[in-house]
Amino acid sequence: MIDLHYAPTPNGWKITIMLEECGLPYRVVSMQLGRGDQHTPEFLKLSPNGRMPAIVDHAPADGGEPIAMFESGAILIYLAEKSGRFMPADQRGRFNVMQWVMWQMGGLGPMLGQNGHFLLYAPEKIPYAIDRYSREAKRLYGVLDAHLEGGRDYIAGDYSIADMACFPWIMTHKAQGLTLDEFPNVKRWYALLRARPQVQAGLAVGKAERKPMDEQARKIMFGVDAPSHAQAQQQQ
Ligand SMILES: N[C@@H](CCC(=O)N[C@@H](CS)C(=O)NCC(=O)O)C(=O)O
Repeated sequence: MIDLHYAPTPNGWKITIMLEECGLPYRVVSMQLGRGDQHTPEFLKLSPNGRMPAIVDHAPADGGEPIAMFESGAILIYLAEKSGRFMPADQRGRFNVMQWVMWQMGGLGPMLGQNGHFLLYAPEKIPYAIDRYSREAKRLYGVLDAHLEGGRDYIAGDYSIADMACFPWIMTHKAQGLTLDEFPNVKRWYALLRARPQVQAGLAVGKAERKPMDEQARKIMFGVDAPSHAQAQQQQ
């Protein structure tokens, strides 16, 4: 059994989608980020970066102690290896998938995260930051669009963890101030994935728990030092 420490956000959806796709049994440990669950000492033992998702695999392949893991890209690769699915077996195919997973982890995710932050959550509108990240978001959507040009259905060969890594960050396009009409190949690819029942099942996990961010959540998530939960509570 795999425990998934999770809140319904783009990085969390990558993992629920993959778990639904590969059919491995899992149990959701529901987190409230606005309450600071990511800063508790217990969670930091699993994910020292204080961010979710994280997993604990209680039945690893080597039969040893449970394996705990953070970083959604690493978790996707782990689950692909464990299930033997959504990652090609040959070296060329594997590294093709890997490079797009890294592109998502190092580029698409962080840049769109900042874009969303400065557009939606920053207490003041900072034109330079908004301009910088919205251009970068557009550029990255353009990179994916150009890559999918010419009728490529999936990002790296067959449907793979590269698609699952990118999908939730394309799903947020409206909130990011982007329209898929400018990126017709991304639009086609997005519709193909959106129609998959397993993707829909992954997106449905914890949906009822999704809440708009209030002032308290904002303080906990965007506090300057991101202190421990206990410290954050003392500051109230
Ligand atoms: N690179 C990390 C990023 C994880 C991440 O930023 N998770 C967000 C939710 S999508 C989070 O835990 N936010 C809590 C916070 O900002 O305090 C990954 O891909 O797993």
